[in-house]
Amino acid sequence: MVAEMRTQVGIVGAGPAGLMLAHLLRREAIDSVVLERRSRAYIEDRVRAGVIEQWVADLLVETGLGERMRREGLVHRGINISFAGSLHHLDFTDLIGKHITVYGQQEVVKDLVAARLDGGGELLFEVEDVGISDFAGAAPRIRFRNKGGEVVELACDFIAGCDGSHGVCRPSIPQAVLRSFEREYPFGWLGILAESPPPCEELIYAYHERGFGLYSMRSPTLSRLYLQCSADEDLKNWPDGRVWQELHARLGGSSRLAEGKVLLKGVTPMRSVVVEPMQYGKLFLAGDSAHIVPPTGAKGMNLAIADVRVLSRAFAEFYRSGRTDALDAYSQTCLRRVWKAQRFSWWMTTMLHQPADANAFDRRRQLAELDYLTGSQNAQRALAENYTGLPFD
Ligand code: FAS
Ligand code: PHB
Repeated sequence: MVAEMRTQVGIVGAGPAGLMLAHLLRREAIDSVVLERRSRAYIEDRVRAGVIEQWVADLLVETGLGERMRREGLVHRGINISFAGSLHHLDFTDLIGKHITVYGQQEVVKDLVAARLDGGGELLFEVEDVGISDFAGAAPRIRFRNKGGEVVELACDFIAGCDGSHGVCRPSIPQAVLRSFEREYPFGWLGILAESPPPCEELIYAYHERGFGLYSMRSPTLSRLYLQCSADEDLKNWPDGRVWQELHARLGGSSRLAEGKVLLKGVTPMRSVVVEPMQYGKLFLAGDSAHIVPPTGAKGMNLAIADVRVLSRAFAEFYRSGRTDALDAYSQTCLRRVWKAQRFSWWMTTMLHQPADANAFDRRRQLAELDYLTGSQNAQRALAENYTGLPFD
């Protein structure tokens, strides 16, 4: 026996892309169902991105989700870059009148989940065996097993594949249709979350001959710290003491880094991936299901939300007027921003990291890049407008 459901937009995945899409659609009175394979507790505890571009913070406020972010989020004027023993502050607010907000991705997810459930929207956790079909035709369907073990067929007008880099939606598109563009980086990030005050009020991106270090935070007493490591790093080689020692060393000079209890430790691989096109028939890919960026530019979550800002407006145009112009142009519209974010993330990553095969020339070139950046307001404005979020075309 297969149970039947019906909605306008079926959304696979309850990460920032899927949840924000559902939220924006509801504001347009467009019905959707969100299907998530993990539990609510799992997705709300998952520590990932930390930096929100200004337009995303504005969008959260404009759509009624900004109250806790305004209370708990940290508004930062800019970032610091440390190299050759000196610390250089880039003040985005002075440079271009914009800022960023440090507010963990899991906090955004919690706010979106609460809004979805309080608003009575369908959000099904712990679903299994999700499969999508007929999205090349006029009647797309999503088949899944719900938490109670019942097989369900969800009939929809459109499917949004917001199921991240290991989801089922992108692989459901015929291979001959998709083209994938990839770059693996020969290093990864070892990240910790620690009960310790951050060494500086704003983020520090540290270039050092021992490797890159990033000193971020989640609150004035909770630090989020990262070290460049090998792509296949074994955490067993990194007891807490060694992590702290390396973090001090890469901060250089008089490191003001306070140590504390390590709550989380993990390794994130670094890669750039874009699949084109981001749509096929009635299936639309958004967020990590379509693209992955190295976290150096703090673009991942912001790009996912940019995709669904475009997609929600395209769905609204269709249901309002029947026009499909925006839907037909979805992939082309998103990819312009995606590739600019890829370029910026690649630039930040290659400027600040030490690949194993770097030679003396490479290191001098990187130091010249950093010297130029910290000495030129024009170069800093270019970084600032990418980091705080490019304007929409
Ligand atoms: P997500 O991966 O967040 O969400 C996809 C959702 O779909 C998940 O909840 C998953 O459980 C669900 N799903 C998958 N398959 C499914 C199926 N078959 N059925 C139902 N549900 C399914 N970005 C930054 O900007 N800064 C960072 O520091 C940073 N650190 C990161 C660390 C890690 C370990 C990872 C993996 C990513 C990191 N990112 C970072 C990038 C990250 O923030 C993503 O860009 C962001 O989560 C993208 O959001 P979504 O596209 O919604 O995908
Ligand atoms: C984080 O706080 O997790 C963070 C900040 C900036 C980045 C990446 C991660 O570029």
